[in-house]
Amino acid sequence: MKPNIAHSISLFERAKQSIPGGVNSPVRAFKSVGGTPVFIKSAKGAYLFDEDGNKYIDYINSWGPMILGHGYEPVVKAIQEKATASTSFGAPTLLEIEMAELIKSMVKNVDLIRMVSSGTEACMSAVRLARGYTGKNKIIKFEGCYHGHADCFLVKAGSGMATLNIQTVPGVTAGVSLDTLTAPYNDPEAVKKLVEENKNEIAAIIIEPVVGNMGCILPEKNYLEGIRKICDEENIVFIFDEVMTGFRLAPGGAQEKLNIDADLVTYGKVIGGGLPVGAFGGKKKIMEHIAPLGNVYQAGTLSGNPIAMIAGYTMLKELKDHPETYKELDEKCGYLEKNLHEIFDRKNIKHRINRMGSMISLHFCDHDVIDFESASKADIPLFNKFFHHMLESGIYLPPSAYESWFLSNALTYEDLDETIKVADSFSEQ
Ligand code: HOZ
Repeated sequence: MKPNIAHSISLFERAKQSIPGGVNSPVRAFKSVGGTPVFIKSAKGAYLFDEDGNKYIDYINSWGPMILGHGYEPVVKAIQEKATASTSFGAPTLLEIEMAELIKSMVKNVDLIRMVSSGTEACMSAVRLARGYTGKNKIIKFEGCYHGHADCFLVKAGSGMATLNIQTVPGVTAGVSLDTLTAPYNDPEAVKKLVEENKNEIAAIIIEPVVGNMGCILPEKNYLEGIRKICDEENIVFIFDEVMTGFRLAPGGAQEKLNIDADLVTYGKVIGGGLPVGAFGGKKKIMEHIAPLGNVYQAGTLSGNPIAMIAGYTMLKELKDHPETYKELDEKCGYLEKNLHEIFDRKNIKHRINRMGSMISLHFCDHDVIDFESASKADIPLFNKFFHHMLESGIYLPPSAYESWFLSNALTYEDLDETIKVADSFSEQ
């Protein structure tokens, strides 16, 4: 039986009167999958609860950060205690040093790290730094990768832009777009060609080392290593956007998991344990160009905010102290993957599943999904149908075929079995 979402329906109508499209971030509006977004009232562990009182097993986990589940008690307690000592100072704190030291102890090639307030800000600042450091203007990004909504990234971007099929963005000037070159993901020759055609003009190559914004897409063997080599030869700053993968795939993120070093790395929501945080960091010789050490300007009153820092610090410390979490997450996600394969094979539904650790995505198609083009050629209407089937049975997947799913370690095998049972009751017709 379909859950009653009457309250969500009326809230969506009310929201549209004062919030553009009724949401504060486009994918939430369910535009691609259709229907009405459910309005979330609370969450605990692996579950979301909506305003109508329906319960869902959560496979978004705030798009990544709730690695240990919602309302994780040590994090909640730390936030409560910290808040009594004020919520913002705009002045340095001991906690910021402890946070930087903790991140450095988990990510071996980060010499210096600067806190900001979102992943967008982190990526935007990393590109500015790369330009300031190299004295060059152009950047290369990859089709379907999403690095937040700064002007220079809104070219062939994934996530919400792909979901809503937005090709060009009014408000982004042609000049800005001209400095952003794009290549298909997993195509090393395309990168080589762009670098040759723009000799001595490329400041940075920015990439999601494991993509989470056109579904989950894995780098092919030697792909990142090939780009690393080009960057070394051409004095190009190699930036890993680890907003989703950082501290999720391994304590040291994709860099550790894939055993490859970036020059700069960006983080987002994960390092705030779900609070609004971002950061960019990396090699000293580059990072020392940031103000006040150098002249590349970047600033923010809320950067290093004490509440955000204590939430992130507490969660990262838990992950550092309990590395078995990564094995457990991998096993749980592997269990889900294996069972979904079994279901769709038995039902003769053509599909591909991409997975690394606790990031996974399902594509209804008969070809490998390795880049934006192959992701777009999957059966999106069938995904949308599957999405609603799952939602109506209490399984909350991302409302777009172009987003990765994220598991939390609060998920039990009973939750996974329930998810598998619901998937098994899906029919293409
Ligand atoms: N574009 C975000 C995920 N890739 C979604 C953010 C949100 O709607 O909260």
